[in-house]
Amino acid sequence: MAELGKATQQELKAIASTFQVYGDFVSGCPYGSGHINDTYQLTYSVGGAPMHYLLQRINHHVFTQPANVQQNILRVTRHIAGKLRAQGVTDISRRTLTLILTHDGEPVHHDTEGNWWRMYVFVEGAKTYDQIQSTAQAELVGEAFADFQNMVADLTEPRLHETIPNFHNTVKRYETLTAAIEKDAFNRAKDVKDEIEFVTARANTFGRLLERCAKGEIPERITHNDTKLNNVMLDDATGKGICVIDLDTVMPGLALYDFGDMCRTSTANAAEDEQDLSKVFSRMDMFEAIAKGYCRGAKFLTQGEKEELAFSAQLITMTIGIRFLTDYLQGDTYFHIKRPGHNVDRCRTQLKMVKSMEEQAETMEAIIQKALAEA
Ligand code: ADP
Ligand code: GN1
Ligand code: MG
Repeated sequence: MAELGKATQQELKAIASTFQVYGDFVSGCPYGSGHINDTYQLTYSVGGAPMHYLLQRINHHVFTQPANVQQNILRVTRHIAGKLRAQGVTDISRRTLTLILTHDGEPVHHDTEGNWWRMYVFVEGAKTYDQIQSTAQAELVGEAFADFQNMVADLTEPRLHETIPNFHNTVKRYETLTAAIEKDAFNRAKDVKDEIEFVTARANTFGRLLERCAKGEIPERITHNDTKLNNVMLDDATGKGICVIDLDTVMPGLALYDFGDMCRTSTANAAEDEQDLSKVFSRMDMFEAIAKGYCRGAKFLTQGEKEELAFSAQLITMTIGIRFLTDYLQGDTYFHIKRPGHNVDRCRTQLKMVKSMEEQAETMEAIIQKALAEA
């Protein structure tokens, strides 16, 4: 997979000029800590006052049909904006992502080099966090993602594009890992023997949610599918989760994967790439807060879903661990890395989180029961 190089100021200015933006281009700088797309904050001068935009190059190695991604996002964001408007919300462009169209009226610009660019209104006065700060924040994060699921629940017809098929299919992810171990193209399997053993020992649990889904005990819904903590913007003034972002993977999926992924990142005591594993564990005070916020908002949960909430956190954390491990074995082509071995560090934190959740499984189940009872 070819690396997408960083864009120069001149390139950013030229790309941005294809969108319906006003004012004079001042500068653009790389922004945020996402692992997939290339994100830039652009500053414009409008009558002397600074104005920001968010420009992104969609990772077309990961999202091979960027036009489909953009069709989904346009639909999702317009749907949410319509609902907010009906509720009398006034600051809609802070409460949902808002795409800025090109001069041709398109939601994406396909440049001569084959890159795909999109532009968003910059959400001001709010931030994303890579690590959770407080239980109050965890509760608001749970609530924000539940609200998001409520807002998109009726976006069923026509079916949204599956932007990455089998995205959270742990069985398939494990098959890909097994193939990568067998191929061992970079002679790296020797570095990760313990991790491979840890994953393999748990392979009999990977199909659990898929099997219950096939039996009709767990429904398919429209879900976000990437509910990591830094994909929700929290208001600087109130701390509330005001805008769920990173909508590339909004598509049919399981609500449980969304719940699991918010627990993976928001209950972690340390950064996703922490090298000192003694610092890495799942915090039950955060889990309780997230569960409280989520269950209060997710009134739609069926019995089957309720039974698997605690397990979903383990499963999705394992799945992401498998994906980091696979990417390491395949030569680090999927997730952006900042240092050699970055994906191994990330894999190790995920597996340590799984272990921590396994050790606290009974506590997690009791917390879920309480959160559901009080919701
Ligand atoms: P990736 O898919 O690479 O994770 P994201 O869409 O999550 O990319 O964007 C990366 C980061 O950029 C986010 O974590 C957030 O901090 C920031 N960001 C994204 N969209 C906006 C926006 N419209 N306004 C302000 N910040 C944004
Ligand atoms: C990626 O795009 P970002 O950084 O929010 C990845 C998620 C992983 C996550 C791990 C499209 O999320 O699936 O859980 O990294 N997104 C995609 O941190 O693969
Ligand atoms: Mg992101």
